[in-house]
Amino acid sequence: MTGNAPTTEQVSSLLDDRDLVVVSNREPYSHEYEDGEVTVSRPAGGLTSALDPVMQSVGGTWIAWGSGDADHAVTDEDGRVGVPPESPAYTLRRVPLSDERVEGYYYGYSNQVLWPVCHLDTAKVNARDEFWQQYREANRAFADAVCGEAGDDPVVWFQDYHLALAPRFVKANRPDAFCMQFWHIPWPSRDVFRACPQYERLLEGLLGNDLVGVHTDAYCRNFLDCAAALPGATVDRATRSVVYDGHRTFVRPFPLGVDAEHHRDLARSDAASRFWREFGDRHGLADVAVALGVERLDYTKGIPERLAALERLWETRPAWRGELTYVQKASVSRGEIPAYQRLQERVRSEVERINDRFATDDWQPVVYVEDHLPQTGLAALYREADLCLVSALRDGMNLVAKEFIASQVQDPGVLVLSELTGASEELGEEALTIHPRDTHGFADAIERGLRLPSDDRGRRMCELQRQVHASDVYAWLDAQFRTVRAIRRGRQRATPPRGR
Ligand code: GDG
Repeated sequence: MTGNAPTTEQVSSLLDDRDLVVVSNREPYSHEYEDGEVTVSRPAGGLTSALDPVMQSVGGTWIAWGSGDADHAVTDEDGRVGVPPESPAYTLRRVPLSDERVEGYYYGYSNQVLWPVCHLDTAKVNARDEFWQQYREANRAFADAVCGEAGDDPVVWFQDYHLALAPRFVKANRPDAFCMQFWHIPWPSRDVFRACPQYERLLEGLLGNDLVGVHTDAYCRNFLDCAAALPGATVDRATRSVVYDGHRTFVRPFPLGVDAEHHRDLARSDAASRFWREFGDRHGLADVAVALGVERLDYTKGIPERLAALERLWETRPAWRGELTYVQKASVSRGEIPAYQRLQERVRSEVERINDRFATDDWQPVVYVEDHLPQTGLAALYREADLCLVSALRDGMNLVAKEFIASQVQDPGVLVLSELTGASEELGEEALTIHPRDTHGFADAIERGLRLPSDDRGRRMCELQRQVHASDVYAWLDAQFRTVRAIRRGRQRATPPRGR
């Protein structure tokens, strides 16, 4: 946690000392068996690592799916374990889900219905009835855990699209709970959202919340448009709120940021320099320009489109052969789903084909890495990259763009950014903006980025860094907790004192 992180007093005061209960699909700590011994793995994602210190300081409860194979061996009979393991500061309550439930709720409904719908790829929707049944049951299990754990007047904070139904289940049992949810992926327009057969049930679930947060203004407008078409719902665009079933839900944009100071420190670390010396030597990167892409192997991230633009560049501008190397850090993700398996095969074979086409004895055009890198390794790649290529076909935000910016502690590099990312709303002015499917324009932007004079690069990066530091993950937390307080205070003022 860095200097920008809110203190315990600040968080507690914004929450009026109410208990904080975070609910997410993924857990912040997982226990696994390794050679018969139980080991703990640590938060990996940006969000868990930002929320974990907040939870440690306010001592709340975090409810999540217990996915580690030793998870349930270390909990008490109610599925609770104190974390962090070495000095417990808050409670992690693990929700057990059977393999069948995970199959239907996570790999099925969450990632083969909601994920493609929200990323506007309706052709990939696989809406099997049993996926929906399992999604509902899993949401019920999370909601039951919340009702079992939460003290009086809690603030219950749901994360993401896996949990769209749980807020209404909780509210029905615990009307005293302030329920809020952050939706990390895009919210599509009404026409697209309707591709999901249960779109009305999903909206009803989400409207059990008091506050729904999304990354951008555009997603906020889309959500209100969808709610306006829900029978029985009334939308008030002036206050950006929806009244449904006698209950008002506020909808607000809260653009998520990264822990910018932490990323800057990682990029300055000796461990990052050691990583780079070894990595750069192994792949012959000392005397070439380096372009970088970092993502999960997901069809929304536009990896084949990016490879096509790079191929076009090396094909039509041969001067860049031997001069520019592209490093693709790709993590295998959701490998049980056929669309993901196909993408993995396609990316691997495209990399191989492009390398066969252009490689020389002393130069390989694409360096492809599927290993999970330590944070300092990733920081080294960000720091040394001359270009970061973000070409998502749709992306709720895209934290890689922000991590790259925060890690630029040496000669400033250039961000090439898809206009179809949430991040483009904040960073689009000083990045080189591309459309990921415009191969020719994308190739031009790569070359332009490589040729940008250093004063222009410096000015752009300075402005981008100002933005990323000002809107970091702690500003995101602060804005949400302040909104919670404002809504609660507004309601208290509107409620006549008892007895009158
Ligand atoms: C969803 C939304 C939204 C990747 N490889 C390694 C590694 N990573 C880390 C990156 C970054 C994270 O994974 C990826 O975050 P993104 O934001 O780019 O994308 P999603 O995973 O799709 O996240 C997205 C986000 O939620 C937050 O709301 O921005 O739109 O789709 O933090 O650093 N980290 C390490 N080693 C790796 O090899 N240590």
